[in-house]
Amino acid sequence: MKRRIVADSSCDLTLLGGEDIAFAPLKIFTSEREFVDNESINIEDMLTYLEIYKDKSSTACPNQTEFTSAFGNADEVFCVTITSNLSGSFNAARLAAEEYERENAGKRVHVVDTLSVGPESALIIEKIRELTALGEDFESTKEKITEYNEKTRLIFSLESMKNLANNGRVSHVVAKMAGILGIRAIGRASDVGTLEMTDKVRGEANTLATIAKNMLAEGYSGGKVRIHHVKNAAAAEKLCGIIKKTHPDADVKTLEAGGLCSFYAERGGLLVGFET
Ligand code: X90
Repeated sequence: MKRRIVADSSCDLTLLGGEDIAFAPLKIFTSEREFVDNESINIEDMLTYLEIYKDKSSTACPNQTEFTSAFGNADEVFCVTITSNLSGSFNAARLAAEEYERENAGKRVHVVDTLSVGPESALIIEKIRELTALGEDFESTKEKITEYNEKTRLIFSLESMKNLANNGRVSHVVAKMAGILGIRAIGRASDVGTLEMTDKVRGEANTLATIAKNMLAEGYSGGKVRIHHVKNAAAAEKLCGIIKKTHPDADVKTLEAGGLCSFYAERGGLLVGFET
């Protein structure tokens, strides 16, 4: 019984990869260039280019065929996508899953709508790996992943929300919160997988303290934390230190965000996925 994890690139794990996982890339494009969010993407090049380009830029989710080829020939697939409320990725994956099951009798695909992105998706993928290592069967893995998804959360801080607003993922009014006079917008993934803004803060120290405080308010009590950053390793490490002060034994890891999250969270952005 061959099991495979398939994920769209919004989980930020394409560079880490692994034998058990295949990715369907999202794409970032302007009228001049296209960036495929796979292991070869150069994030610094993309961010610098977009800062100079300034004109319209956009993204596209993987299509059904891209998911189908990522399924390979696996007997069981767990497919993890970005929130269905902000992207067509989940829908494309579901269509691919239906077709795959129809054309391959006995094979199974479960598509997980993370209602989130980045580090929260990464936690869900880690959980699938753990359950697989424990020998859990398809149905039991599916059930446990559904439960786990309800216990994980995402908090983020953004120095700019320009690309989110320009692509209709938040209103321009909300987007104005971030960027002006060094104000950073802090928010969370809502229960329905949309952006919910919670705080406006000034300066890095306040940003990190607010994220840590909001994590506790959401029910963080020492579980796993995954911090993904857009070219901001220093802030990610500091946040790691703050969390370890109250929870010294916590499993906290940092990682550079991939192309899709870097495009939307923009330079300096932090995405924090954690268990409650
Ligand atoms: O289908 C597509 O073209 C992709 C669209 C993705 C839109 C949103 C990506 C957000 C990335 C920004 C902060 C965290 C937001 C969390 C909301 C659930 C990261």
